[in-house]
Amino acid sequence: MSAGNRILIRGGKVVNEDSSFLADVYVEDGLIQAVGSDLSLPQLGRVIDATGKLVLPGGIDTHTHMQFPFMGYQAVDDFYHGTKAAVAGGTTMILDFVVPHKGDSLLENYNKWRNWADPKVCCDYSFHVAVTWWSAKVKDEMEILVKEKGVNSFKMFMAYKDVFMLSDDELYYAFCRCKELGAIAQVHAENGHLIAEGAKKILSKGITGPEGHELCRPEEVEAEATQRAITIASCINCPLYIVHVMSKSAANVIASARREGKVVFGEPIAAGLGTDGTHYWDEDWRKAAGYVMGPPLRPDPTTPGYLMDLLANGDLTLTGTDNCTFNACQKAAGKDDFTKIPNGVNGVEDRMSIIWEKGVHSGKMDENRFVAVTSTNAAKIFNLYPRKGKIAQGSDADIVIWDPSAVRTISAKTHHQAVDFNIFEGMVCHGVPVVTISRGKVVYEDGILHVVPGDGKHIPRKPFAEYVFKRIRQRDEVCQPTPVQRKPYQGKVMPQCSTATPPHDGRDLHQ
Ligand code: DUC
Ligand code: ZN
Ligand code: ZN
Repeated sequence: MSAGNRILIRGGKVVNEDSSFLADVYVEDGLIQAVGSDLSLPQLGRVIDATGKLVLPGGIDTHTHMQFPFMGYQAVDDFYHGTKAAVAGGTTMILDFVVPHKGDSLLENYNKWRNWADPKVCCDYSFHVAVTWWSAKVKDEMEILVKEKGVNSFKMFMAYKDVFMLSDDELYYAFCRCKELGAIAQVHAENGHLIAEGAKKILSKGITGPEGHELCRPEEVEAEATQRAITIASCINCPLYIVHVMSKSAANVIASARREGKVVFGEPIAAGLGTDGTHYWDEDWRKAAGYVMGPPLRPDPTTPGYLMDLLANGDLTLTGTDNCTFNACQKAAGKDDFTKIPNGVNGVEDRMSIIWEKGVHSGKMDENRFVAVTSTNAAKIFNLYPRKGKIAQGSDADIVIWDPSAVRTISAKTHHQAVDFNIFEGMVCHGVPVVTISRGKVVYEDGILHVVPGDGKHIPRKPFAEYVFKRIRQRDEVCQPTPVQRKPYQGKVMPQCSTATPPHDGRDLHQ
C-alpha cells in the first residue's frame, strides 16, 4: 500500500452541520478512518497542518449542466473542465442533468451522458434525469433508472415551450410516478406559455437586447409556476424540489408552503445569491448577455440578500449553481434577438466562496449552516448521507480545508472554468479553499490542481430518502379521507332530462 493513500489532517476545526470541534482527521483508502484528538499516522503517510483552518465536508453542487447541448450550442465547461473547476472551489461532487429531447429514450440518454462523463470527471458525480415528455415508455424507463441505474431524482420543466415543457396533466403523472418510485420530483418553475407570449410582445416593441430576456419573464411568471407545481404535488402528497429559485416572490411561495407543512425544498443558486439582474441593462452587449439564464436574475438589487436570508433561516434548503456556460461567440447567436442567446452562467467554482462571503462573512449564517446548505442537506435529500456531507468515521474522504480569513478576487482571468466570462468578476471573497481532498486524494492544494480525468466516480443513489419520504409515508398512512357513514337515501330520484348537457356547437371558445 502506498503512503499516498494515507493523510492525517492535523489541528483543524472540524465543521459539520450540527457542531464544530477541534479534531484531527485520518484518511486512508478514500475513507475517513478516524476523527479525534491527537491522532497519529499508523504508517507512512502525509500530514497536512490545518491549524487555524476549518475542515469541512466537500461541497455538493446539486445543479450543473456540463457540456449540455442547448439552444444550438454545447456548454463549454465539459465534465473535465467543470469538475476541475469544482474542486478548485471546494466542491467534491456534482449532480448533473441528463436531458432527453421530447420523444427520446431516457435510458439511452442516460447511457450517452454516462459515456460523456465517466472518462472526464475529476470528482464524484451523479445524475438527475429530465422528463420532457410523457408516455408508457417514459413511465417504464423511470422505473429502470431508479431500480437499476441509481437515479432518485427527475426534473420536469414548466418552461421552454415545445422543447422541454410538460403540461399540467403530464406534471401530475410524472409526480405520481416519482412518488411511487421514491424519487424526488424537481421542477424548473416558470410559466412557459407566458414567456413565449411575453417574448413576442417585447420583441414587437423593438427591444432585442438582453434586458428583453428579463422583461418577458418577470418574477410573477416564476412565482405562478412555483405555486402551481406545489399545488399539483400537494394534491398527491408528493415531495417537491424547486430548482434555481431566483426571485423573492418564488422564494416567498416556497416559504409559505413550508409553513403550511408541505414537503417542499427550494434551491437557490450561486448566481442568484451573488449577483443580480441589473446587468441586463448594461450598455456592453457581451457583458449583459453573459448574465442571461433561465429563470433570469432579478433587477431588484435586494434579491440576493433576501434569498440569502431565507437560506439562512431554513425557508430555502440547499444550493446549486445551474452551471451551464457559453462563450461570447456562442452568446452572440442572440446579438439581434435575446431569445436566441444560449441560457446559462457559471458558478461551480465560486459557489462556496460566494455563500461564505454573502452568508457567513456577512453574519447571516454560521459555519454549521454553511455546511448544511453547501453539502449536508443535498446529501440527505438525494440519499447520499452520511457517505457524503459529513466529516465522520466511515464517510467518503471528500474534504475541504477552508481558510476563513484568506481573501481572493474572482476573475475570468484566473478561474479554472473553460468559459471566457465570470458573472462574479471582481468580487472579493473571504473564505478560500486551500486544500481539496476527493475520496482520499489531494486534488487541489495552494492554487495547484492535481486532478486526473476519470478519477471521479458515478455515485448511484437509492430511492426513498428518509429525509424526504418519512413524512410522506406517514401522511399516506394516517391522513386518508374516509367516507361519511350514512343511511341510504330513500326518496325519489328525478329522471334525467335528455337535453341536460348542451351539444358542442363547434365554436372555438379561444377565438
Ligand atoms: N437554465 C439555464 O440558464 N441553462 C440551462 C437550463 C436552464 O434551465
Ligand atoms: Zn432549469
Ligand atoms: Zn438547470
